[in-house]
Amino acid sequence: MKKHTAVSVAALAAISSGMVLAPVAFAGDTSKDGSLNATLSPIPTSKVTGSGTAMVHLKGNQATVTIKTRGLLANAPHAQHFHIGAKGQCPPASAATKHSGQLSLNTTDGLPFYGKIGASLTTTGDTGASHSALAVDRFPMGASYTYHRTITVDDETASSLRNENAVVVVHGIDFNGNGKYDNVLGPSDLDPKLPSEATNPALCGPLKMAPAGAVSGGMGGTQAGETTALAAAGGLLVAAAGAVYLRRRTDRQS
Ligand SMILES: [Cu+2]
Repeated sequence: MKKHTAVSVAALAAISSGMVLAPVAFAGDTSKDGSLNATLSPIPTSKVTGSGTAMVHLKGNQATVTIKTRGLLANAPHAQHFHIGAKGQCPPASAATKHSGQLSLNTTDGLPFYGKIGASLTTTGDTGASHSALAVDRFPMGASYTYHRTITVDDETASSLRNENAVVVVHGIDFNGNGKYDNVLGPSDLDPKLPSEATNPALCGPLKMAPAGAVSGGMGGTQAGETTALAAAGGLLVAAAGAVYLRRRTDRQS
């Protein structure tokens, strides 16, 4: 009886230390999976009233990305990127400056908060930060869309994701509400051949590591039951067991 108790305590201690160590392992070890979530909210001063979600499952340098949006300008392309290397935040209204006399937030105004482009979340082809940043013919179209793609990100972007410093930014606004991108805010700060409305940030959300019980939230339907079970049972031990389960899953996949 006494021995049994001792074993149980040892098991508890092992699980507890696992709980503490797991996040540290994620941050430093790029071979480990990580799942991140973001809630996409309108950029202040953009006149955007839409919303969205982003989920990223990271394995090494492979990022499986799911983005859902609604309430954007219809029949228009929406450039979207991982932004990295700054504060990992979305810009506040105070970051807006005047463009063609209108207080608004263009992409450059937000750089001190969300940082430079780390990857272009295109629908096909290249996903690089430079060549595909404004590949308007390879970005999702429309007011509401679901984007799903597995892309390879560079080392800097992968570690930015792991360090919770990456931000999803969806671009393209209709500041004057006339149903199209026009020059009401002047030319784009990124490409003067495009209207600023076409490239201004619309939705933004910092990507944060999902808690253990919700790690599979961004994955396919087959895991929904497991996620629900973990969440419903709750508690420290169940969360720890979930973390162990997920790490074993990771090992099996790699
Ligand atoms: Cu961007």
